[in-house]
Order: sequence, then structure tokens, then C-alpha cells
Amino acid sequence: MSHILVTGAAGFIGSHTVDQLLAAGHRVTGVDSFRTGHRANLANALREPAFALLEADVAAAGVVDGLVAAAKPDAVIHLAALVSVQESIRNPDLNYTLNVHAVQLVAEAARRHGVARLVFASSAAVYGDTADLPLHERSAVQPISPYGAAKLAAEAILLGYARSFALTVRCQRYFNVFGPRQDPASPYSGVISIFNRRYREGLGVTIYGDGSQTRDFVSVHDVARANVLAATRPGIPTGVANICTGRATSLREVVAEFARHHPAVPAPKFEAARGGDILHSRGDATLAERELGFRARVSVADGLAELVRTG
Ligand code: UD2
Repeated sequence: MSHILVTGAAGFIGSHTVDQLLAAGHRVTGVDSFRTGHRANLANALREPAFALLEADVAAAGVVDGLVAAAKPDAVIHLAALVSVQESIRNPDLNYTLNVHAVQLVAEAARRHGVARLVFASSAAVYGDTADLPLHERSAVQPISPYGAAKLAAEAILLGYARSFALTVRCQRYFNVFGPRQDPASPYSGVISIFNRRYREGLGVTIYGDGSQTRDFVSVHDVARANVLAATRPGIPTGVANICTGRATSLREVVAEFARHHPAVPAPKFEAARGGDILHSRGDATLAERELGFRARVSVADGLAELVRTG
């Protein structure tokens, strides 16, 4: 049994990570500012005696240092972040504070208090719109948003720490994560969360472009498992790895699945492709398998069926 500190614990990925850590018998301290996280995501976890939840902003001076000093965790899973690419464009200063500065604070707290391992929520956004598919960890990194740039800067900071101090770092480049608890509130939320809400409400969806665009959609259950492995599996090296399925699914295939579950909902409308959209994205999944023993298990069809069932 380990004691894991999870930042961003009440978020979409954070809350599933907490649930899986608890299910595996670990003790978990969660922290969240509730800027975008929701306490309701932790409804199950909060019933567990092995879980403690604190409300705090890890980007504020002294917060993470105090938390790590008090909790003395075996590992930190740092998921607290500004999570929207659009918000990073609207508010690049906040993006810097939450996605770069806070990472420095977490790394420094880990170093000062002898934490052995740090897991970081990176993103496929570090690759930008390179056409070199599947995206490999050695592919060019050319972020096209403040969000992607911040994730890349944060990776560099953490790898510098790992090289210099007794700290193992795992940077997890998540692809298009989907599943229960993803917030569909903005038009720029993950497409599957938007489509799920629309179908549930009996409304048709809008496809931007012809629907042939593809993404590597990875279930949040798989992502959470990858986080648990990165934080707790013995003997893994420092490194950066894609967290993806290695498979491409088109938007038309996604819509066909939803339509199968909701036969009465009107057919989708098609509108012009969004400016800045990329056509295809797919990761190479082999490095995470080699270094973490992680392989995605949930198919898009099964993941969507679960979403339809549970909301
Ligand atoms: C990610 C970012 C997005 C932007 C983009 C840049 C997320 C959730 N999105 O988008 O903010 O920075 O990378 O490459 O991190 N779509 C529809 N109908 C809808 C909503 C979306 O057709 O109602 C399309 C969308 O135009 C895109 C595809 O679905 O072609 C996937 O959209 P997404 O925002 O879920 O993911 P992605 O990787 O395009």
C-alpha cells in the first residue's frame, strides 16, 4: 500500500484516478481548488476512510510545499491544471500560472521532501498539428496553443528535476480522453461529452466538417489506470509516454454508435470545419506498454455504451 497525493482530485481524470487508487488499496490525499473540479465527482471516494480531501490552490505560494511536508506521500500525481485550450488562448497568464508555475512548485516540493515519484498530466497538444502519424514520443513537438506550450515547458522542468535529483518522473501525454464525469458545458468541450449530452436530450448533433476526421479516443478508465501504474508500479524509469489506444476512430463512427443507442434522435447536421481543427490524430501506444505495462482495454464502442448507460 502506498500513500498518493493527487492534485486536481475532483476533476474528470483526477476523480477516476482517485477511485482506482482506492480500489487498489492505496491511501489517497486529494487536493482541488474546485475552479473546474466538482465535489460530486468524489461522492464514492469521500465514503472511504483511506481518502482525505483538501480544498486549496496548488499554484498559490506555500500550498504544495505544506501539503507534501505534512502528507509525506510516496508519489504525487499532479493533475491540477487549466484544462481548456480555448481558455489558455483567452487567458495565457492564468495558463502560465496553473500549467507551468504550479508544476515548478510541485517539483520543488517533491525534491525538498524526498518524494520518490511524480506523475504529470501532459497532453498530445505538445505535438501541435504535425502530420507525422502515428504520433511517436520522438515526433516533432510544435505546440500551437499556450496550453500545448505550457505542457511541453512543464515536461522539460520535470525531466530536468529527474536528471538532477532522486526523483522518478512520468509525463503522460493523454490523447482524446472521454468517459463519465467529463464536463460538456462549453462548445469546445470534448466532442464525445457534447454528443452524449445532445443525444441524451433527444437533440441532434452538429458535425464540423464531413465527419471523416479521426481521433485516438482513450477511455478515462484506461487513463486512470495508466496513472495508477505510473505512480505505483515498481522499477519504472523516468520518461514521457503517450497515453492512447493507437487506434483512430472517425467522428462518423462515433455518431453511428450514439445513433444505435438513440434511434429516435434526428440525424446530425453538418457545418463547415472549425478553423484550426486538425484532420487526424493518433498516437503510437508502444512506449507506454514497454515502460509502464499499460495497454488501453476499453474500446470506443464499449466506452460509449457505458456513457449512454450512466450519463
Ligand atoms: C483539441 C482541443 C481543442 C483544440 C484542438 C486543436 C479539447 C477538448 N479540444 O480538440 O480545444 O485546441 O485540440 O487541435 O482539448 N466537433 C464536432 N462537433 C462538436 C464538437 C466538436 O464536429 O459539437 C469536432 C471538432 O471540430 C473536431 C472533433 O470533433 O474535429 C474533435 O473535437 P474535440 O474538441 O473533442 O478534440 P480536438 O482534438 O479536435
